[in-house]
Amino acid sequence: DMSDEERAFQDKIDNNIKIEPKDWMPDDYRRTLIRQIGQHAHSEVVGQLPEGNWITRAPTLERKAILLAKVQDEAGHGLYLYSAAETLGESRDELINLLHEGRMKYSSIFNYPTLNWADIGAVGWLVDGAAIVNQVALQRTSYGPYSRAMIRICKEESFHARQGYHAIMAMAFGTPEQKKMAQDAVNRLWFPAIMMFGPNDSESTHSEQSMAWKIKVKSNDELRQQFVDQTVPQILYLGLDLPDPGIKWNEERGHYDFSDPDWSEFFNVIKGNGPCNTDRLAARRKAWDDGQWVRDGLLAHSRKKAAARMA
Ligand code: FAQ
Repeated sequence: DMSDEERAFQDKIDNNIKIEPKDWMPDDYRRTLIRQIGQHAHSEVVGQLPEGNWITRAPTLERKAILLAKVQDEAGHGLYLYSAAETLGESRDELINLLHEGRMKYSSIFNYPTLNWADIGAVGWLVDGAAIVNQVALQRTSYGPYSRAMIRICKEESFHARQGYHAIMAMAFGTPEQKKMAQDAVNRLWFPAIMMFGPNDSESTHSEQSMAWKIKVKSNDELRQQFVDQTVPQILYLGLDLPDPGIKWNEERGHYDFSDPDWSEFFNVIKGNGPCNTDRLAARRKAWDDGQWVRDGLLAHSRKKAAARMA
């Protein structure tokens, strides 16, 4: 009992033809995309805060210049993603408003603090590393504008992950104190990083429908396994101890086994009760308020230009 429109839509999905902004789409497909792309955009923007916090304290001018460029890239990623959401009829202002009212989520990972310089290396390596695993898969997502944003973002994100690994290498191969800091950063950020992929498939409310629509092309658990498999050898290369005693190569599966994170912590963080949720939202609201004069100025300028064109 599908309508012709629905059948044509599903045919495109099944044949891996991208859905474009003016194509007919089910309301729930549109809503799911706005939720996911909007949450993704917010993550890029809120994600600037833990690292931005360390720009003034980077240990060398070179590290400072690199970190500044990296954080700026994240702002750009946010803009591509808000633009992708706008093609679905949801304005950037509305999405930002929902974020500020606490009615939209952003990635759980950005509610953890970055306590020292080793954390900045670990964020670049583990957090951008996890982000890439997820985003490489999303390059094949069914919605055209989202897919194209992902292709561009992945290029920058792989540079970010390499700079993070380079920074953590300097620490792990440095003095005993530096190595200790690197170990501590990995120990603290490991479980939050693997939580980025979302709850286990059995608990993931949106997965089934999102996979049928190819909004998601790999499941949360598949992507998490892929991240663990690529990251464990990197930890070993650094000469660091594994952050989870449950990590063990499983010959039969051809994958690393690992322990589940504490899912009650995850659900608590996404409910707004993580260590930094309040600070992050307050910082974003303040940035929005402090930027009001810039928006006012731009608007006044464009109105003046438009009036001059009409005259
Ligand atoms: N955090 O049914 P599912 C970056 C929520 S990378 C918070 O499995 P779904 C780069 C979910 O919204 C990070 N909430 O959901 C960077 C849902 O709640 P709702 C951003 C989470 O959507 C690096 C509920 O749990 N990347 O920013 C999380 O099918 C360094 C049930 O979950 C993306 O957003 C979480 N981790 O799958 C920037 C990638 N996980 O909405 C700066 C795009 C789940 O019903 C510095 N997103 N929830 O209230 C996705 O791929 C998907 O949305 C998942 C979740 C896989 C995150």
